[in-house]
Amino acid sequence: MQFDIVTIFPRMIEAALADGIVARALQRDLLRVKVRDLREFTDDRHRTVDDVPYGGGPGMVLKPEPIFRAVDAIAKEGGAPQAVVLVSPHGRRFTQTEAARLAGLSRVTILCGRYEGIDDRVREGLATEEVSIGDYVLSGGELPALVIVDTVARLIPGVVGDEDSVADDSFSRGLLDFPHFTRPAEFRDLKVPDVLVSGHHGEIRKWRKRQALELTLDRRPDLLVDAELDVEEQEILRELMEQKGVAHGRD
Ligand code: 9D3
Repeated sequence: MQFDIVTIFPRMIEAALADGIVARALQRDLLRVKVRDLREFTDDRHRTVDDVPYGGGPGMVLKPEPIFRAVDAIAKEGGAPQAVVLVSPHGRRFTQTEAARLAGLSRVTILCGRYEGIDDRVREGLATEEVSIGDYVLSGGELPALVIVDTVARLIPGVVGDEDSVADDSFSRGLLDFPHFTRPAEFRDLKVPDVLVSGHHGEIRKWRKRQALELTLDRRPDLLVDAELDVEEQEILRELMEQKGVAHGRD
């Protein structure tokens, strides 16, 4: 899979890709990320990427021509990208489900906006989809682009060392994770739960399920609507809801 990222801050992207799991995936060629400096696609002496808004108002708007030229260059190199994602506060929310969809593609282009906005013809005539990472105001699309690359990269076979940890991941199964501990068994009066120290693997598995379900019920009950629960988990959840006096369907 290859990502092409069009940005006016290429170093911001490159710095974030220099370390960690994604960096290792890039080194092992499990994933490619080509960062394209939007200024390379300008044709004036000052390498102008923005201009004043038609109709007036504050701030500057990213010009369409360099962005269209950048995507033309990407298409010329490797064929038309399967998705041209415009990251924007107006987009559909990026979720694990969206990440899984993008992970099934082999060439994805991401366009990062900056300033007050981006000429709307980019959305209308170039982007195939528009994605937001959440309801908060960022200064630009670079961090959202990195969020997308990181999330999608983890779904590519071999990128995460332990495939079981990807399958187990919170959100892929639709539950929050159980609590983790390592040695020492006691630290400043804080103890590791006895069951984990006991070595009873059956008991440990059940405790973890219970903890994950309880945490999800307390903090993110919305996730339980779509969670994929096995029979044992369904039984534990019923117990927990009973204990907590949560109303449910079969009362
Ligand atoms: C002053 C401009 N804003 C009015 C509130 C509009 C605006 C334009 C561009 C606000 C933020 C940005 C930059 N943000 C993104 O490009 C962005 C973003 C975000 O801010 N939050 C969540 N997801 C995303 S994806 C791209």
